[in-house]
Amino acid sequence: PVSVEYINKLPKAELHLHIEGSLEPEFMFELAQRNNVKIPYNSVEEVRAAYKFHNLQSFLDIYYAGASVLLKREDFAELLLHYARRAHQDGVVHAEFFFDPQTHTDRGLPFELVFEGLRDGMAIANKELGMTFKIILSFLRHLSEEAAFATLEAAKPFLDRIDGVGLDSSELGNPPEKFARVFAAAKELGLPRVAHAGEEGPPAYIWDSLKLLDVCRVDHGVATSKDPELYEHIIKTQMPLTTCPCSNVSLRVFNDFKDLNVIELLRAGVCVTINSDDPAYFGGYISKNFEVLEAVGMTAEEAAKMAKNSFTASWLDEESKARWS
Ligand code: ES4
Ligand code: ZN
Repeated sequence: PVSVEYINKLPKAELHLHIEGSLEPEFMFELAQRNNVKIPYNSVEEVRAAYKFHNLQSFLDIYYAGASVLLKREDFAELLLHYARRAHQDGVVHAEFFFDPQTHTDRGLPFELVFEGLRDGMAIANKELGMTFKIILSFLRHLSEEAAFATLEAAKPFLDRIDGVGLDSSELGNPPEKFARVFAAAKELGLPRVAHAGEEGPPAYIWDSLKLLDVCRVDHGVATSKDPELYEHIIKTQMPLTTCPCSNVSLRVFNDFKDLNVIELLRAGVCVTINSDDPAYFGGYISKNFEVLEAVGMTAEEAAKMAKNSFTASWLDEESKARWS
């Protein structure tokens, strides 16, 4: 068996984390009071009880409602710092995280307030814990192409401190092609690109993320195993997949941990990484996501391989990669 201590001690990079998804119920409650925001829950227990999802959309509805308590620059700084302190305990030394500017700018918050708040948190976490970060601006795919372009425009003053762009939210019915032109513009600006694909969506969405969005990682990508040609391509090109086991079971992409295909993908030669996605909502930070795989046959060597893959797939420079691998 692979011990929790062994998993915690493996140095890891977390490559698939929505910072808004690290908002713990306790902090949500604290912020609701501090900022005088009404939430439809009377206690932390009630919030947790609401976290029973049957698909991606049923989660997203609650996730966007929860984010409404974040109002001040210091709220975003604290959010980042809470995540960093918790992830640090799990051996995360580097995180490349998503933020969803549209969730906040659509409520009237300035892009700058959100961004600078997160940057404040990153600076404190770096000083306190030695952790490093990359920040990924993620477009909400249920909103229009025009809205994504407006978000890219709002980000222009901060581009020297934005490390890449992503694509998240409701996958089905919002295919990669909807954002092909925005991603081409991001590429023109020199931004690396990732996208959620093949979480609930079909293998065709993974193909199109590769072909039309020119991504360097696929977020989730678990539908790869449904298409033999894609499977072979992902292995041959060593295109990294940022998988999230607890998320997949929470959102019923797979009904049970024993049905997850992460270990199968890894054994077939895919560059698999393990991540927490929205840890406050899906029942665990990164080590927990390794632990649930231990229960379905992951060996210590496989855990170490996936931790190493997280650095290979990261945007760290070669020197930093070598330091941790
Ligand atoms: C997300 Cl699990 C997941 N999938 C797609 N979009 C998201 N945003 C936050 N979590
Ligand atoms: Zn995600």
